[in-house]
Amino acid sequence: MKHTMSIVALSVLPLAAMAQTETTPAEGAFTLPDLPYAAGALDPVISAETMELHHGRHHQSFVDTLNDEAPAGVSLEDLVANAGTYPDVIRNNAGGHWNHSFFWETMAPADSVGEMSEALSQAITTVYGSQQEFQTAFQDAGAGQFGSGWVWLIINEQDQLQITTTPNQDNPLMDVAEVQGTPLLGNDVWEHAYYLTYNNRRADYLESWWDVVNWAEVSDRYSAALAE
Ligand code: MN3
Repeated sequence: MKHTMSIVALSVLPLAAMAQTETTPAEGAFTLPDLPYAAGALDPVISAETMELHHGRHHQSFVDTLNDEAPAGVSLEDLVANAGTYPDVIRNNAGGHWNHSFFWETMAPADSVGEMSEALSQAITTVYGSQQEFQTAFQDAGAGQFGSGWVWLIINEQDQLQITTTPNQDNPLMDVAEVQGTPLLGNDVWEHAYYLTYNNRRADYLESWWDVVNWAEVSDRYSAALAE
């Protein structure tokens, strides 16, 4: 009975606390940001189990590797912008840290996702015809990314909205990106982002994901990018 109780207690510990009992995180310039909501707050779109593994294990691993491998005194933004000049371990882990930090902030619990600004709403309608057509195009791009990667809505170098994808942990801020721009919205289409809930049905995950997109945050990014 006591043994059962201890297992139950362990299962509700925050993952960060569990990780600390296993290994002492490396001291370094880069740190894992806290999630801006509870791990289960995006359920059923993203389960607590997926979120705990994704944030507490996958993202932590990018941070730890970066602390081991990155040159001292170089910011994450510089590592990302000049990814092509560094070894792949830097490109992959700097991208992983940047992308996931951005991703957590892109989402919110379904009852607090905020409103899309009029300016962003109009821009989406102008480029894609309607919000629904934009979402379909974004989902199709994400579903069509072969293997692991990300699907993005960016402001491109002509100050226009564009949907693009990147392989692995690349992103549109990188010098190596085929299409460069400022990310407004990004979804992770690595299997670890959805497999526990959706199995191989990536398209279902992409469709469900809209329920937890934080439009207030995305709208703020849009106005900030245009002001640059
Ligand atoms: Mn991921």
